[in-house]
Amino acid sequence: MITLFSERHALHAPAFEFFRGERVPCFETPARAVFVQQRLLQGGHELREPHVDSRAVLGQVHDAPYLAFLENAWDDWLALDADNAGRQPFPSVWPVRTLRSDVVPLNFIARLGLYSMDNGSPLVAGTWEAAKAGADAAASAAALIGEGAPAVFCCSRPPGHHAGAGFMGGYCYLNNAAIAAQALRNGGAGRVAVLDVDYHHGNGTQSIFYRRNDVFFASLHGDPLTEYPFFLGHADEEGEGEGLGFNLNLPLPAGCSAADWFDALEQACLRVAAHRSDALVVSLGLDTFAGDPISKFSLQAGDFRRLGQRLAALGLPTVFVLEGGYAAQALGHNAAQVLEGFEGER
Ligand code: Q9C
Ligand code: ZN
Repeated sequence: MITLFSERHALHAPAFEFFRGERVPCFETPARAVFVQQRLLQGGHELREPHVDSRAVLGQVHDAPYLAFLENAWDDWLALDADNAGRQPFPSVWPVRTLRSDVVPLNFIARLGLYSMDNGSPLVAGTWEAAKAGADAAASAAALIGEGAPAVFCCSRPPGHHAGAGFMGGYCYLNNAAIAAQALRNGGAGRVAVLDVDYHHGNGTQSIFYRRNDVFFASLHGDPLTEYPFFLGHADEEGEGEGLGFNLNLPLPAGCSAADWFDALEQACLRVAAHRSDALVVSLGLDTFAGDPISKFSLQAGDFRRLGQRLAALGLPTVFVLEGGYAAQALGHNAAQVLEGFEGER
């Protein structure tokens, strides 16, 4: 499968995140993309550089003030203190209920809170450039689909599906799946479906398209009652206004079986088919793997092949976007199973 890969992903290599109240090494590492790149090269897949600048579509998916903050964040951080070069900033206060989010503070850490949903998205010097490379891959994938490619895989990181129009979160900065979907719409696809199979609910993607009927969003994920992102992803979220009926959440209990997961996948695929889309975007999180260190589903490599086969049966031009998956050594093999299952079925 045509795979888009940029070495610029490696510019985002934060050292720490917070986990269970402690500062620990990041789970979301450059090695993840390298393992996938190497496995796909071995498998004979064609790797290409992203060739489309996503700037215009970025402005359709994300708010301008958020984009400006993210692009300039590292320079602003350094301007405060030259020693900040060796420090990762984290937010510590957020404008929750009763607090105002309409007045942008001057304080850097306060602005970081305004533009974040959690403390789970570490900022480093290369964050913007790496995230932008992923967005460029998403826009490039849509362009290739427009030229007739049957399927394209974006081997990009950091991931994107937790990032909303105006905020980062959950290791995500720019919403690559939403950018691919919007770019497909711009390229002439009347209707697009986004199917999110990451372990975690794709809250950012859902919220970006929640009031729209041209992009159907479906997600199967760990039940937010117990699993991140906790505050979105319930079954009663069906869309709003014109978007009512164009959002489907299938929360599953942590620890559920692969059989239960495939039952939910079938429901999601039937709804995707009923939407009569012209193209499909798959938020391909592989943290549903049994060996994932932070997630609680139990898929094995063979299940990922079956996933690829089922997606191929939808018969749609498809953009795959890499999201989560933190068993880095297994990530290349698991990603390859999806893509090769997909291609074997066509
Ligand atoms: N600092 C994706 O799979 N983990 N994101 C809790 C908080 C959050 C996962 C740690 C998990 C986010 C794209
Ligand atoms: Zn995830």
